[in-house]
Amino acid sequence: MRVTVNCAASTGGLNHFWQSTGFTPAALLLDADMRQAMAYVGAVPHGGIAWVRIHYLLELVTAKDLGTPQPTYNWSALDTALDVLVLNRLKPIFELMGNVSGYFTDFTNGTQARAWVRLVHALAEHLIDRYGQAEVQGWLFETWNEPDVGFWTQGDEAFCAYYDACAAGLQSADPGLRLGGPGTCRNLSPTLKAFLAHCDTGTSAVTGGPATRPAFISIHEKGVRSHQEDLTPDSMGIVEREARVIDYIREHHPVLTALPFMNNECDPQVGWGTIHTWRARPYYAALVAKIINQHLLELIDGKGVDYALLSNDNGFMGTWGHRTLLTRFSESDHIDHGQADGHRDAPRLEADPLRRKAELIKKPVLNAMTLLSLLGDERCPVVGVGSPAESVGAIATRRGISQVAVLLYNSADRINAGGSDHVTLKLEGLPFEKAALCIYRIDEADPDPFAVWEQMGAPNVPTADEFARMRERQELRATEAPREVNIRAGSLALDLTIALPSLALVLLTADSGIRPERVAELRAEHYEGLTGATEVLLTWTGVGSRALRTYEILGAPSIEGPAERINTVDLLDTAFLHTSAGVDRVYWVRAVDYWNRGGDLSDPVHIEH
Ligand code: 8U8
Repeated sequence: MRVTVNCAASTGGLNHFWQSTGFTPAALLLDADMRQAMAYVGAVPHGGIAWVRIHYLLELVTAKDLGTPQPTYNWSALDTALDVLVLNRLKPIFELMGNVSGYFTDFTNGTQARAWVRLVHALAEHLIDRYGQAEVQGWLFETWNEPDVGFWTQGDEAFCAYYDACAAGLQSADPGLRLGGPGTCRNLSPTLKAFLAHCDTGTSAVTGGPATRPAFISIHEKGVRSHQEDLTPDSMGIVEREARVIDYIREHHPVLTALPFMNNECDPQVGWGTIHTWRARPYYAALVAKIINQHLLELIDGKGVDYALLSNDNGFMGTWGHRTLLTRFSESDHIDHGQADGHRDAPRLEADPLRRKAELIKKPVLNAMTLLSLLGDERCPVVGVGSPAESVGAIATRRGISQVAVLLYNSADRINAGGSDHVTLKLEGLPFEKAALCIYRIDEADPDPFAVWEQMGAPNVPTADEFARMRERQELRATEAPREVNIRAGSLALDLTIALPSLALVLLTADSGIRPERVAELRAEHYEGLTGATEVLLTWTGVGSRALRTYEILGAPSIEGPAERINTVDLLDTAFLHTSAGVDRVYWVRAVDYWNRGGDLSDPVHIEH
């Protein structure tokens, strides 16, 4: 197969619309394991995951006298939860969801609707107070999750009144806050249609004026229904059903046509909590990339949709086969299914200190997000692939005149399909004569952490050494170390074998001659693992350099040194877990580029025991 990219031409900007994850319930953010997970999620470079969509945030709020003009609110648990996101540079897609102190039973009741307006207004003021106006204006607010299934029991009229109350509360606090919805999950459901009609021509149940226009339209479409078995996902079915909704809006509600559109639960299979082991493997990583490209080709190119966001709802806590970005090992094998009522069904962390102890291991699907973050901001035309239903596909991009990044995937809607394709990738119109070539891959050829775990006999409680062996394999891998290539007449051909399933990212970077910036804001946090060893999670602010080979984590017994590199494997993310015998230690981090130039060392962080 021949794939040709014209790097001299641009087909337009590439918005990285896939930078999102989600989970439920919000109360998990109070737990040590989810806090660590959010540190890893926020560590995907270049805001590769920037958004976290969370159900039941308002279950973290309690209130008194809600039905009166002078209610009092307790925001403290919500603050603790949101601090975790903000600390890790993540932004909430803040579903205004949760029955505060059990008060709200009927939004068609004027007293209750007014109480919700007051609550949302007070919430917005509180958030602006705590995080600043610019920050909160950068967030997204959304309606109650999936009001067309069991999450919402009051019916469509009450849902529209609830929306009016949400809009009135946010707008009166700050007209710059963005509210969208309806987050429905049944294709063209009566609830979706009622919501669209209401936003188009309806009257606000709260103000009596025209209903507020939403800032975006959100729906959920997934590849196949929930089942204990590995059903075959229909990836093209996702974009086809989204297109049906878009066509419906264009036909029936032209004034809503230009609104940003999102599928903020765009998963291959419904049912995050059922075990499908493919979620631990490159199969899932490759499928995520294919589904993103299908959206690019069908909805952005094909229909000109302002496609704002695609979220994989994979931020949960769970094991290999759950829909998660990380595998969690914990002493309690408890899985939180608190989706129906917003509560964890596990006891509170404070009452169950065992739950503090966990080990998290990255899955290939998390590395797919790191890999996608390396794409450019402009698309280049590709010849040779292009049909979105095909297994092999490409997203070809560039960044200014100094970098070209081409993502190739091989992904079939079939869990057990294998094989490989030979691709001759021809890059033409390259704007430089010399470049560093680097190829990243996610495939089955090298063992991923799940394969390592299986080889070790699938231990339920791995030892310190076994965790170390899994972590050796958890980072995104450059299968070819960066090397200089000469480019003749602007053209370069590469012969690549693209296994099914797999992802490959070909990066060509011209040398700017500038070494990477200094790493800033190095922080260290202790976590209780399962092995008795001391675990310190280091996080820092990533450098902007697009020629990053690795971060180097340096450690020394004292500030005087001697400092030595601690991470044995190259690392692109801005988080590193150091497991040690618990001696005092000083850490520094620096960035190293493809030409082995190191940036200045960060400020040190000192850990005392
Ligand atoms: C009944 C039903 C149909 C459907 O198409 O999607 C659903 C999604 C349905 C019921 C619940 C449901 O929950 C969403 O999807 C979950 C999942 O596990 O796939 C979770 O990812 C979401 O948090 C939840 O909103």
